[in-house]
Amino acid sequence: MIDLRSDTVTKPTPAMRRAMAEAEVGDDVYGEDPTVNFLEAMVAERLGKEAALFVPSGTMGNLISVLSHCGRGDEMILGDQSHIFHYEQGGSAAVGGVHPRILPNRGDGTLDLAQIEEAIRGDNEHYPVTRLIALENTHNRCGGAVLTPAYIDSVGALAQAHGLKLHIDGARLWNAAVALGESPARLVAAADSVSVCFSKGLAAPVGSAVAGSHEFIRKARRMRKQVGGGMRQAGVLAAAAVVALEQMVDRLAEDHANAAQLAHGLAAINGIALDPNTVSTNIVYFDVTKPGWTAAKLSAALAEQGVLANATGAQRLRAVTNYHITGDDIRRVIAVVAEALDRQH
Ligand code: TLP
Repeated sequence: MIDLRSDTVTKPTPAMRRAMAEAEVGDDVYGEDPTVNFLEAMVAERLGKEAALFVPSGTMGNLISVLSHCGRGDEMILGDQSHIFHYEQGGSAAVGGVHPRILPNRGDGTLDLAQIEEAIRGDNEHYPVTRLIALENTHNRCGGAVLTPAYIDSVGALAQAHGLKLHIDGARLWNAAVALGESPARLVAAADSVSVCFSKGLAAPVGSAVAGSHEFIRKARRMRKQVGGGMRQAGVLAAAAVVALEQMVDRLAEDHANAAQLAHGLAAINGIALDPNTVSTNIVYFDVTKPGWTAAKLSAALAEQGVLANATGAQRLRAVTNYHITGDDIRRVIAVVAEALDRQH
């Protein structure tokens, strides 16, 4: 199987498995797991923040960040294509009572600054209180688009001018950093909190982290406990995340090159539509435009040939390159898509 459903499907490397087997552990709810403590210090340093906290998933990292910044009835401004809005079970509303104020994401993953400013509530007894702006980098549903430091800084300045907090969902921040040739810390300099994942392109089996000020992490730690994310001998998981950060970040460039190759190959197929110039990291969205075809039909036809790609809309599919995908796999995928569309008229 050539599995392009996500980079979440990556399996731990031999080095990770060794590190997991040998990890020193303790009870992390007591703050006594040396491997978790080591990982958290490493993440804080890489992200240029005072402190970090290991959490089980990106979804929980985003949730506890929102819960740490906002109280019930407070409002958060975020994109209509954001992962927090689409794919997290409405957790910030369901668990935290946080009101989402949705703005349209532009194709490049950004929100319009003027629209953000206009959405910030004034002091009026009719309105909820705006507390938070959330960005996503890279932007999943915007095709893995990368937000630049200049853009993020401008949103940060706006947030600060209005006394708001800025959270960045950086599940794939490492991809953004590699694509831009920037440090991850530079990309989140303006953020009050950031969540990052080890279990996507970096191939660790489990785990994410949030980072921010000591004060933010103190609250986030309580929120993690509240939602049941306090883990005990979590060092076995953190050990794999340490290896992920040490060994797996730079190689993301290979995933990006494979995605670019895939996008160019697909764009040349009759009955497929995408603009390969919009692909800058490891996510490729493409539309099947051949009459009589839907995304679900193409996804099923590809699966029969050993290629997995999710249908994400009526005509749209997503392919995500990852650690297990080679250049040969990409050539095979392009051929399989072309054959599938060619075979059935
Ligand atoms: N995204 C998954 C699915 O949930 C869609 C994927 O396959 O891409 N933020 C962003 C931007 C994400 O893409 C994801 C996972 C998360 C947060 C959540 O991470 P987990 O799965 O660890 O909860």
